[in-house]
This record gives sequence, structure tokens and C-alpha cells, in this order.
Amino acid sequence: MHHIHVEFDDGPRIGALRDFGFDDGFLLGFAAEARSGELPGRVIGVQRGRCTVVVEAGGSLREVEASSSPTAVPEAYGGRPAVGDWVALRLSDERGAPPAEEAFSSPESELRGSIRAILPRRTSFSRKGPGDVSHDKVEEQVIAANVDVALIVMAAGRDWNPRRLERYLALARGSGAAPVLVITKTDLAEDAEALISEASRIAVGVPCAAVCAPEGIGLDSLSPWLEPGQTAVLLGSSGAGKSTLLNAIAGRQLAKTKEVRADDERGRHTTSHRQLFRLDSGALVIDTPGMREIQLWAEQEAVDSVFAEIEGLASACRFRDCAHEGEPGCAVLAALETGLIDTSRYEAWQKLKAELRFLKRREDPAARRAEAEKWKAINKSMRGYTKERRAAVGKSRDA
Ligand SMILES: Nc1nc2c(ncn2[C@@H]2O[C@H](COP(=O)(O)OP(=O)(O)OP(=O)(O)O)[C@@H](O)[C@H]2O)c(=O)[nH]1
Ligand SMILES: [Mg+2]
Ligand SMILES: [Zn+2]
Repeated sequence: MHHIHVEFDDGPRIGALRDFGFDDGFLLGFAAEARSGELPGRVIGVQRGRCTVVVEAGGSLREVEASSSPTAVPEAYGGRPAVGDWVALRLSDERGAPPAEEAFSSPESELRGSIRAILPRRTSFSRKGPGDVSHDKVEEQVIAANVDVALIVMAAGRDWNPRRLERYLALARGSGAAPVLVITKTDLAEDAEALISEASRIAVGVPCAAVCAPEGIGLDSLSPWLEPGQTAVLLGSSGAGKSTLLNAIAGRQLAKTKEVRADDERGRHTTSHRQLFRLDSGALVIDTPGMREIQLWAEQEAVDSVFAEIEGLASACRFRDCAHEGEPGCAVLAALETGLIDTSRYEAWQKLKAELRFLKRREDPAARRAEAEKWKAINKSMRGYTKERRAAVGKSRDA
């Protein structure tokens, strides 16, 4: 009996995984993290600590229920696998033994898995975990990993909240994913145009789509961010219409949605866990349960970038370390007085920065640095890898 293992000489068995977004960068991450006998796979669901992982086995894609060994996830990764993670997986049969080769090709055979390593994350969308504030250490909670696009979903009507939008934008900016604002339920807006222009003042430079998903209105405007192999995550409060949007884009009922607009059912989530769906178009979309509180987990630059019009003025302040709270020669306060910048924006900026300072005092900087180093190394070897491959292609062409 021989076990399956990835052979880089003959080309690894990952062809079909490309449908889930696997690429050369993750392949290198896999080569660095995995041991013999392990397979690459993507976490498509997380529920109560159990993961559903999609792997290529026997030439086709299989979904495997997997547990995660405690040593597999470094603390810098939030302690547990997240939806969207690429992992190194060890498969076993019902008895916990390594499966025979036949088991891979038989769709009936029950395969289980154990996650042995998380591959370096290209992006990760995180918030501060809902831990106790009195605790010394704050915790990162990773909502989704390896996402290309963060679809920030906010409904017209009661859900509309510029301050919450700024918060989401700061998180998105820190994640590495490109933010896109999706205004849903445009049928509830008294003046949809006014909402869009308000959004454009808050989310400067961020693409904005306005949709009424049940009517199929505006869905086409999202297609640039739903290319095959791209991963998008739906973020927003409960009831904002994320799952409704997902179903509308998919053209079929993939996710459960709230049956009626039940305003008296506040706080009840319809979507119960995070899940990655592959649409027929080839796009990958992660649906998440609405978040009641979304606490910051970001760098100073991420927050500043959301308030670019204020941050731009700050360089004109007399003191380089101006806190913009009453110092002489403060360009920000001067602009506030003349009405050049918005008071509510200024206050939101100060508030988020204060929140960030609180966070930074408790965060473990070493963990963050270690994560950044990993990708630096991958990008470096990527350059070599691509060069080598180009050379190889060139050679075979010459021959
Ligand atoms: N009027 C109107 N209602 C909508 C629209 N889109 C969604 N809804 C309704 O809004 C309610 C909530 O929609 P969901 O898609 O379940 O919301 P969600 O964001 O997935 O909520 P959670 O899963 O709890 O996070 C449902 O009753 C939908 O029918 C819309 O464009 N207009
Ligand atoms: Mg939902
Ligand atoms: Zn100032």
C-alpha cells in the first residue's frame, strides 16, 4: 500500500483546486509548510471548531470534515483556522488509519482529515475578538482569510450608518482585501442617489454598488469583483441582506435567508456560520453571520486612509506630533472651524484612533511581525520560481 503524496517533480495534484483559488503563491506556501503525505486544501466552512475542507483526491474535489491539531495554528493566526484558509491536511479513513489509494477514487468512502498547518495567509479580515476588556491581552478574530474583495453590505433604511461604514473600511484597509461598498435594499431608500453620494464622501475612492437583490437590480455592477477564482467576503450587520445578495448573484438558493422582514426578531442571525460558496461563474463568495459589534483590529495607517481628507491636512499642522485637540497652529482644527471638514468625521476619526491606541497597548507586536515575514519570504521565492519556470518554458520552446 502506498500513500498519496504531493510530487513536485510530476506536478502536484492540485489542478482542480485552482477552481477554489489555489495558485502558485499558495503552492509555494504549501511546499514550505507541508510534510510528506499531506494534501493542500481550502477551509470552506467552520462550525464549532470543526472545519470542512475541500481537497483534491482521486482526481476530483472532495469535501472532508477535519479537525485541527492545536499545534497547526500559530497564535498569530488567531488560534484557529478561518474560512478561506489554505491548509496542509492529513487524510485518514473511518478507523483513523491512512486511507488506501482506492479510497481516494471512491466517492462513497468516508475520508476524514486533520489540519496540520495553515499556509501563510495572503490577506485576512479580522476584528478584535469579543474578549473581556479587563483582560490584558486582546485577541484577533479572523473572520475570513485569503479574500480578494471585501463586500461591505449596508442596507438603505435603518441599517444605514456612516460611522459603522468607516469602521468596516478601516478593517478592510488593514486586511489587504479591496473594499467595495454594496448598498442593499435600494427599494427602501427615499433617495438612493443621496445615499450613494453620502457614501462617496465617506468611502473616498471605494467602488460603490447599489442593489435591490430580490428584484435583480444592480447585480451586474458587481461582476468586476466576482471573477472566476477570486474570493469575496460578504460583511455587514444581521439582516442587511448578505445571503439574499449571495443567492441573487448565484442565481439559486445557496444560503438560507430571513423569511420575512421581521423587525421584532432583532439579534437573531439567519446565517449561523461562515461558509465559502463556489458559484457556477467560478467566483468564490464567503457568507458570514451579521456582526453586532465590529471592533477595530487595524494599523494606524488603515484608519488614517479612511479619513484621507483630514489626514491630508494634518501635515500642515505646526507640530509634527499634533494631536489635533487644541494645539496652536493646528490645521485640522482650523479646517473644522471653517467647515472645510465635517465635525462628525473628525469626531469619528479621533474616536477610532483612541480605540486603536487602546488596542495597541495590549497587542503582541512580535506575532504580527512574524506573519509579515512569512509572506515576505514567499514573495521572494515567488520571484525566483517564476523566473525559473519562465526559463524552463523558454528551454522547451527552444528544443
Ligand atoms: N425590501 C427589501 N428587503 C430585502 C432586500 N434584500 C433582502 N431583503 C430582506 O431582508 C431580510 C434579511 O435578509 P438576509 O439576506 O437574510 O440578511 P443577512 O444579511 O444574510 O442576515 P444574517 O444572515 O442574519 O447576517 C430578508 O427578509 C430579506 O428578504 C431588498 O433589496 N429589499
Ligand atoms: Mg445571512
Ligand atoms: Zn493638528
